Amino acid sequence: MTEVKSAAMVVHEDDPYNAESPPTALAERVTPTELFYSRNHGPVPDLDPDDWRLEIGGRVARPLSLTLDQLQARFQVHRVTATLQCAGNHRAGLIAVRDIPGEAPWGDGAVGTATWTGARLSDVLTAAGAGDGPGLHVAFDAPDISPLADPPQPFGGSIPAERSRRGDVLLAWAMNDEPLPRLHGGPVRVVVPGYIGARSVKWVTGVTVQDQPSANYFQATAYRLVPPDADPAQPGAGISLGAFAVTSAITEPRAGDVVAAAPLTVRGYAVAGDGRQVARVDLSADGGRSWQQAALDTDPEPGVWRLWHAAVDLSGGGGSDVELVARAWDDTAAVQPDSAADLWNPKGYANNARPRTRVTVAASGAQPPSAAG
Ligand SMILES: Nc1nc2c(c(=O)[nH]1)N[C@H]1C(S)=C(S)[C@@H](COP(=O)(O)O)O[C@H]1N2
Ligand SMILES: [Mo]
Repeated sequence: MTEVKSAAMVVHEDDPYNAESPPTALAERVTPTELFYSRNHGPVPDLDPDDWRLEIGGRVARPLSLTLDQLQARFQVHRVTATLQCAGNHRAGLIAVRDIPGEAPWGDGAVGTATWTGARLSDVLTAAGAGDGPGLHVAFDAPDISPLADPPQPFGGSIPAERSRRGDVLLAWAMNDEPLPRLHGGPVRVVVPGYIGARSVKWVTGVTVQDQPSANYFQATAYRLVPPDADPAQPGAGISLGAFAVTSAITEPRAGDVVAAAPLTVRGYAVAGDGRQVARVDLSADGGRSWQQAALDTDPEPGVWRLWHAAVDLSGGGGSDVELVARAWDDTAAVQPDSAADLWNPKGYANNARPRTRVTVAASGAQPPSAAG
């Protein structure tokens, strides 16, 4: 299985490999695989697809053990385009409020969209005769052992059984129509659109239907939204993270850029969580005092981000700084919160505050075109 580590990535850590996409990769509906972010909590396992097995057990009538061939042949094959977003996307904005020791300052590139091919988790659970009543959970096991967990243990997590039964949750073996790369969970990973990336367990080897959420460290202790005055090392503290909230980023221009005193096209992405879609994006070129609607460049699709752009006229602003701010709404009319300070939490998760990008408008800019957009 191919190893894809592009030199264009913004690398936070080499071992385990943790890298975010460069902003240019976030300007296309589907992210090129080699520029898709990668988040790993331990060494990336090297699983031989011929030896890989998926064990389905727990509250099921017929436990199953599936080879890759069986998973691919016995179930209907589905292709789902979905955006994955790490709970730590935009953590840098929280670190700017107050330091978060031990967690990497991910910017706005811990997100990406791919076309995933696989079997529906629901179909596999049905074949196993799994229960799906309220209160049940579907837990995922993987073989990569994380030294960050206390005690060190393999990565794992779970989703509510009801979520597992929607047709968009896949056991995926292909990404952008190529065999799933090792770095992204090959031979097979879970894909849960609209949930924090941690629930899309890579290298999945076990699926267990159970009465409780996974007891794995990354479900019971990490990836929880802990209040600032609570101890994040305490299992069960705070709120378990699943579906994420509407968020956006400005991918062009970048903070600190010097731009001409002229019309400027601002670009970005916006993504809504589980079952919701991005409905509107606004842009401000004066720090949030006045707003204009951005144009949405891609169609609303469940589980998929939308790209947007807006033209702002900076021809009068030569020699000064301008703060660009975006705000996105989803189709439940939820809007991004204004202040990252309100969202600060000890592990730096779930920062969906409005992105702010300060640029300098060049003093000796070009003459403003007369018919500016
Ligand atoms: N087995 C395993 N699955 C995992 C992880 C991991 O470290 N081990 N990281 C999770 C997290 S936090 C995220 S954001 C996504 C990242 O997927 P990617 O590396 O394909 O972008 O995988 C998730 N699945
Ligand atoms: Mo993540």
